[in-house]
Amino acid sequence: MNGSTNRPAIWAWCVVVTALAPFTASAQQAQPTHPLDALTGTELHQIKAILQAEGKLGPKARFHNVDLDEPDKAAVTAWRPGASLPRRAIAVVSEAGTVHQAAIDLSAGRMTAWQAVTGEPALLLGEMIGAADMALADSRMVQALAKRGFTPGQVFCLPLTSGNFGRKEEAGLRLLKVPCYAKPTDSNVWARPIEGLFATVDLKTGKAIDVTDTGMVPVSAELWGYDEAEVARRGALRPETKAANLSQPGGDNITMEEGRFVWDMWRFHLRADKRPGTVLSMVEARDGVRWRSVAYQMHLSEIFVPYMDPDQSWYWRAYMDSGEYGFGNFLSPLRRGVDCPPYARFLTATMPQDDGEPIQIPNAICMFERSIGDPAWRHYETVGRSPQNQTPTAGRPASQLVVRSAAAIGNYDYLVDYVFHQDGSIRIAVGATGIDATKGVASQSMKDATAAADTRHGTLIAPGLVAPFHSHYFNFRLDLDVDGTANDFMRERLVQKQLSKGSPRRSLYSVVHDMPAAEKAARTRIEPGSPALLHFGNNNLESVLGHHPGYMLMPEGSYVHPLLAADDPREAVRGVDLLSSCTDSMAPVYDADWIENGMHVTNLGRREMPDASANRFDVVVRQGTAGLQMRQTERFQAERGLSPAAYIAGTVEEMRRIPEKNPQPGFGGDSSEFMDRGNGGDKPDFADLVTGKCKGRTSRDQVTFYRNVGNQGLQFSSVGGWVYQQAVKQKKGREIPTEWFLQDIRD
Ligand SMILES: [Cu+2]
Repeated sequence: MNGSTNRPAIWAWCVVVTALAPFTASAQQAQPTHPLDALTGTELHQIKAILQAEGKLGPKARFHNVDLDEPDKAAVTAWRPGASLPRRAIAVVSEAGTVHQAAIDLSAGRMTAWQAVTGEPALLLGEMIGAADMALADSRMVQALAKRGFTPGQVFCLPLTSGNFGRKEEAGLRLLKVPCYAKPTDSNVWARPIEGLFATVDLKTGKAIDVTDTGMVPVSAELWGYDEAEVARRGALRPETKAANLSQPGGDNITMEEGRFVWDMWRFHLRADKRPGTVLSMVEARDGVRWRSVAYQMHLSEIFVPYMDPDQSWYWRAYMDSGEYGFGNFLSPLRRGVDCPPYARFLTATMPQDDGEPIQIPNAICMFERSIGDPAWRHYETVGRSPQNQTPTAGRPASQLVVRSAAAIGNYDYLVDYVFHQDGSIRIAVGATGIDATKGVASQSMKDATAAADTRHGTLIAPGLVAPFHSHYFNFRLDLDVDGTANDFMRERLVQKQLSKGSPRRSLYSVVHDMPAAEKAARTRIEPGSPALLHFGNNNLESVLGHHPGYMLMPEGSYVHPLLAADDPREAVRGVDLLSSCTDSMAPVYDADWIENGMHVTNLGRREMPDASANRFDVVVRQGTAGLQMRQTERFQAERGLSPAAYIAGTVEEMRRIPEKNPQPGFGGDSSEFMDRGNGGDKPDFADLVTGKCKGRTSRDQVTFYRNVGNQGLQFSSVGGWVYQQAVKQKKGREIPTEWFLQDIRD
């Protein structure tokens, strides 16, 4: 890579590449010892040589990826050291706009397939560098930069993948969008975006097909260098604290066995691939003297990073950091004592480059044990303790094995940890650090007139710089094989359960098991409000207790919702501002003394309200006057339903099953004040309230009551809401756009 002065420097990618060691003969790895070992440098050489000998590689052939073509699971699990399985690889190669997938049998030394494939392969480093050049070679871009006071030599351009929004005019193109930054004079390349300007380049034609200029935005002046000397120039550094170190003076407890790492109760195979980064395979747990399988493979499958800014320069930023850029491709060397404890073991990763030749990333993975000062388990017995009889205190310190890697993809640094615990659990932790992606804005502070508009889709993090809202979705592929491959999947839901009337306890949760019949039905939305444990197990095997072995996927932070609150009427009412009963219940659904000062109360009908609640109301306004007056015949069961006159249909036989009219009517009793069926009594109504004929609340402590006269319809929205939730849960029906029900002006 060159750094000539008039050529735009590709700073970010330079940093990555220069830190790596080119693959040399002296650095060649030993022969693979396990069938799942990563392709070695020698093998990558061999793959290229085989394709060359087959005449498949022209002068411009580029390797988007070269992956180990793993032998079948059954063959791998049956493999024992000494036996050999064929080594095979899959290479994705492009040349002159066509993409081929080559299958290579390394053991036989030949190519076994060469197939044209469709779709877009992963980005090449050369394509990113080329795209920046294409953007700056476009006269429209040069002019737009000149308008802003920059020459091409004074900027650094960053080619970005541009998402796929199904636009017809983009079909079949291989697009990158290229915004630029003022070239930094210090370490931070992301601090001075030249906002409102980007080129769209098509890698297939090698040209900028468009330059978008939405107007000038001032370029922030501050450099925001991130190295320590640069930070110190902006302000005094905090004093260093006394060291708190992790150490392991006796050496670690990690050993190798049959090509796998062994630690405590765990063993697993480890390699790094260009797309997913670290790949763990054949993860097994020791149970006594027996190794039991837990997972055949675990790795990152994608990181999706959509930005939430509709601006022309931002809406398309929706990166696939693994599939487009390559998590393994951008693994960065880990630093001893900073990224990993000083005593960690470090592993080198070998990746294929654009030309198919290997490159080594030293210290790409680190592995270490740690005890962070927490107990694994402890108990101190309080019962039976006396000065004469000290009951035992027991416990052991917790120790963990961490497998860590970090990929620096542009401004982001992602860390992925697989943490093995001694209790048989594995925790996958992801970390996101690095430098914020920033958008240039005019606002220097939140007090500026432009600030409200500038920060509608992000946060002002420095004068003239907004960090737009965005998310990072990390997807993992977990091929769990719990005690073999014959596994099934079950959800264990915690379901709220109301207890019968006589029980002093109102509600609790019970566990409901459901086994989805097909993969589609097994898709599970993780929701704090309706927790589920995702259980993978082997129903063919039994423990001494008659349980089936299994592993549970436990999404962290999911079990935070108070499970019973909404189900317990007392809890539901406590502290609310608005108490609205809408139950159609024939008996009171809450107690009068639950009504607190300041509450606003409304109802569906009288009977769901306790009689004594009438005494709690300071202000009563009724909804209006029931218009429908009916003669009280047999079939108009007055006061039986909630309407002033409820018509009940049915045969004589069916009518007999309906409860008799309550001799003691509900809310308001038979007092003349509330005997307003039909005529509304003497309470003011809503029209009186809005025309000022009566007063509403005059102090915060007053309890106000809006009395439904039978047609408020709360029960419909209440039941409707429940039906909707059930439909969503059971995936029935289909979503109708809300806009269909909205209109600006009544017809
Ligand atoms: Cu982020």
